[in-house]
Amino acid sequence: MLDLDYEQNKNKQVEQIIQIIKIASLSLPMVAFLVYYYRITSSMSFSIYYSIPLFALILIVVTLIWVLIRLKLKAAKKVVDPVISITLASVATYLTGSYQSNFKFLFLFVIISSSLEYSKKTSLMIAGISALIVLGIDLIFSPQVPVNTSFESDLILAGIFMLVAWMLGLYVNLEKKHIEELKEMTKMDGLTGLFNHRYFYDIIKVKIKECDDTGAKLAQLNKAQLSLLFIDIDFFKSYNDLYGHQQGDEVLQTVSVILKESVREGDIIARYGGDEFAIILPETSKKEAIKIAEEIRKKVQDTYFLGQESMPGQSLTVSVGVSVYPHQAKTEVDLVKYADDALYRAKFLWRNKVEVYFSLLEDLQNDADEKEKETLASIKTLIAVINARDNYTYRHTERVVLYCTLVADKLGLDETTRRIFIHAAYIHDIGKINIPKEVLIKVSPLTQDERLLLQEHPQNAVDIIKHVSILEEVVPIILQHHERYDGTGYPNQLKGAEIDYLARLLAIIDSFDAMTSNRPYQKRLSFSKAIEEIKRNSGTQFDPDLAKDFIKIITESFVR
Ligand code: GH3
Ligand code: MG
Repeated sequence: MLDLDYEQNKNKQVEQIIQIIKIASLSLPMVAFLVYYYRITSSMSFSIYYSIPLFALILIVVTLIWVLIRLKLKAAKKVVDPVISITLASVATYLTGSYQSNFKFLFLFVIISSSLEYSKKTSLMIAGISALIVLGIDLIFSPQVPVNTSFESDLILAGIFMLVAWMLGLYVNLEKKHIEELKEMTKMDGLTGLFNHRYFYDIIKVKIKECDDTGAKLAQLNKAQLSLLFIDIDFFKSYNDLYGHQQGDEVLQTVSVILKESVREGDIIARYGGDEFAIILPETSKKEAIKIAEEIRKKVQDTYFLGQESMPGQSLTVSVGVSVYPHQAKTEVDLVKYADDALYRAKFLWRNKVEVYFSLLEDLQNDADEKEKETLASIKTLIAVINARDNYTYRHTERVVLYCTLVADKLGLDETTRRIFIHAAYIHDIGKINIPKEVLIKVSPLTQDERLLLQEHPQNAVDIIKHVSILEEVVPIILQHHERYDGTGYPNQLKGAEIDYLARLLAIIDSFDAMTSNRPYQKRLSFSKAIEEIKRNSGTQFDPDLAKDFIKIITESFVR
């Protein structure tokens, strides 16, 4: 891979070489001018004591003039350098004997430096002008018109000028092309020919900037948004285990081809990681992005992959997460995070699925009045605090929301009940904010006082949300999610049907996730062990009918 530091270093060195040649092309004419000076003042003998300071003085003056001109004509730098050097070389040649001068070689410095600096075409042009000047001096100033001996030898010199410009120009062009190719290679993923992770992060910044600029200029909604797809192959580890890495690589290549065929011009596909791809869709709304994502999902599902019969569902599939800028995500970091979040949800619930990022609280805010919006904002802050303080509770909440969504869909809950249930899932643990972290993560058994403190969290949560009227129906679920079916739970020792239906359901889901995730004081159980545990406690801790429904849904939905 091309190292950028190496490239910068190299550019610096080439720049130094060019500067040295330029200084030579400035200083060497000074020698010519000195020769001329001594020739016209031939009474003085050539003295090294005079010459060196004089030479240095003239060099300093000329360099200063050169720097000043360059500064003044910054934009025309490309023209200034060769013009000055050619002028100096021409004047030096003229003064030191014109057609008989021994200083015609001075043009070579201009040709070499411009060949290194500019394109082959420009350096050939400069060589051509130099050749014309040298031959022109011969023709104009020689008494032996039309041809003289200098002209003959200068024809060879002109040839050398052209040859040097051509050869160096060719070499520099080749070198530039090579660097471009290397640069191109550093952007690419070797296996799939898609852009790589590093380039993805470079280009997403550029695309977001373009999106902002478009927004500022046109204020045209559709053009001023950008969507991002995150695509991950389902159960790819198992595929690799079954058929080996090489065949796995072929799958990655086939999926890449499908992605290339599914996008429009201007869309950017990158291999984000092992079996994960990212597609940047400029000027694309959420609706359009979902359409493209669905097409990709379907195409992969319909493509035959060798050995797919042994995969879950007898086919090889992908899951897709979608996020949109700027309506949801406000920064590129959020855009990536949200797409990843959506992908996590697609994976968690079903796989072979497209999921769009959404935020429950933002969803709630649409229905809230000003005062409630404030409370919702505080709840959002609380959740952020929980996340920072205790990642387990936060991740647990996220998973409980996902299980609740799955169960709500499978049980066919009506839209309103489903919404209430999911909101309850989302805020069921915010009361834990009042409980010291030491208690939450304590490895040894809790003391009586600590247990009582922990048992306050449903009431704490209710205290936080009780003033938000849109969360009114969520209150009983949160308050009762630690009640037990046999009446031995907390805080009110409710029994059986006295406990809200959704609270009974949430209790099962909450416990199931607690059992199946690692916590400081307990190692996770496998899904089948956790299902056994729920069975064992159904009728005592859990509602037996709901436990049965839940076990059926989990068994059908998750292949672990
Ligand atoms: P999930 O449905 O949750 O995505 O399950 P998964 O098995 O696909 O899990 P995950 O995406 O975490 O695993 C990625 C796997 O991709 C791990 C590794 O075996 C495989 N992988 C990563 N890079 C390469 C690669 O370059 N070639 C091959 N053949 N396999 C790769
Ligand atoms: Mg995967």
